[in-house]
Amino acid sequence: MTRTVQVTVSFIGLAGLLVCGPGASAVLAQPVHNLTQGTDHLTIQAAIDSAVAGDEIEVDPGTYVENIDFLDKDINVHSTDPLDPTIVAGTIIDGGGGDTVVVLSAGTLSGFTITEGFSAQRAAGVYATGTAVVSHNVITGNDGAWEGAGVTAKNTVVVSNNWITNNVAWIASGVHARDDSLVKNNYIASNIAIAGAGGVRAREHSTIRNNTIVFNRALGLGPIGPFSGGGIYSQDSAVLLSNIVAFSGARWGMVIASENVTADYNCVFGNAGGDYLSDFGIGRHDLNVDPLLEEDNLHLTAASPCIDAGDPDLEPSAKETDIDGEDRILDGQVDIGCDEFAFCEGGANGDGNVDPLDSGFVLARFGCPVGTGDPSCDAADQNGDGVVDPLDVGFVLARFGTCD
Ligand SMILES: [Ca+2]
Ligand SMILES: [Ca+2]
Ligand SMILES: [Ca+2]
Ligand SMILES: [Ca+2]
Repeated sequence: MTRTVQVTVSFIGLAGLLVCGPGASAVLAQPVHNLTQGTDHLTIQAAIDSAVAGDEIEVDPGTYVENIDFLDKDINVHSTDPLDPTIVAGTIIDGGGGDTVVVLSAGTLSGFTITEGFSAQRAAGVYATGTAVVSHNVITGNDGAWEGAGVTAKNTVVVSNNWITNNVAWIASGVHARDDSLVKNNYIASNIAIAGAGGVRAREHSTIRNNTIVFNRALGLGPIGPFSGGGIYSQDSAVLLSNIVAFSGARWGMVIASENVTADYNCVFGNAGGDYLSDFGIGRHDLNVDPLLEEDNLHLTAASPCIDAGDPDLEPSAKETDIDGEDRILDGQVDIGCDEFAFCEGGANGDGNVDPLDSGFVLARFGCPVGTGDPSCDAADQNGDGVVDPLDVGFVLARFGTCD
């Protein structure tokens, strides 16, 4: 494999990298840190080359034009804060259009923007096998000539809490999930498959749950065209639970190609070619109504039918969160999709904050009949005592400035 070792750093980063002093020439500091060993490196690959199992490698913000291979090492490679979207957006691994951006079979990859990958046969963005964990990344703008543009996950790989958008491949453009891999809490949007599986291809015993899979497209070229899944194509004994599969711009939302697929508690709606293609039925608890997403197409609005409508038997992993870092289960039952809706106490008008609009909302509904089918009256009864009166205004006033 050829590796490009050119490193470009942002202007702001560069200012901090020049070490100057009397008689000293400028020295380019090394932005990749093996925190375990206490060593610094110029490239991510150089840090991995000298790492051993168990090492933690932290990468400063900047753009790294590299094609990275973990070399099967069980190491943790992350940006300075995988939970900070600004850091993730500013810590870029650019594959240079020549190869897969990151290959790993163990360890953890988190907190990067992964882009400009290309592969003629495996994934273009991230090719993850073995026991690898791929979390909290933005995987966007990768080009797979064959199968799996954004992420390919094999074996027992976990792909969680990523934004996987605008990747293009022949098949399986967002995620290609195989074997016993687990794909959860991801936002998978606007990926394009030339043939089929615009958002996700799920095969073998992979599990796809609590993802928001929207605006993907399968163009349907080639022999599988008529059976293309714009959102999800599933086969074998794949498991599909509590996903939003909506607004696919071409072809079916969800294709179920085997009687052994388990699919339930999904919200499948508004897909251009039809919501389902299945000879094996659909989930008993599926919703086929508008998920009522926020304008960002990711978050649920207060009126969303997906709130508390996910798989009631879900047992999240320890410390599992939704795409925002909120607890995966709030209000007793998991929501459908990658977002868990956080109820905002005092936020009567449902726009996520508590301000004078909310007290005005309550005032305008004094005496409004609670529990009779008008959800705006129910929302105005903030203290839950069955009437809308000045106590509710007081409840809202006491919470001004909270939420959001
Ligand atoms: Ca919930
Ligand atoms: Ca949330
Ligand atoms: Ca409000
Ligand atoms: Ca009340």
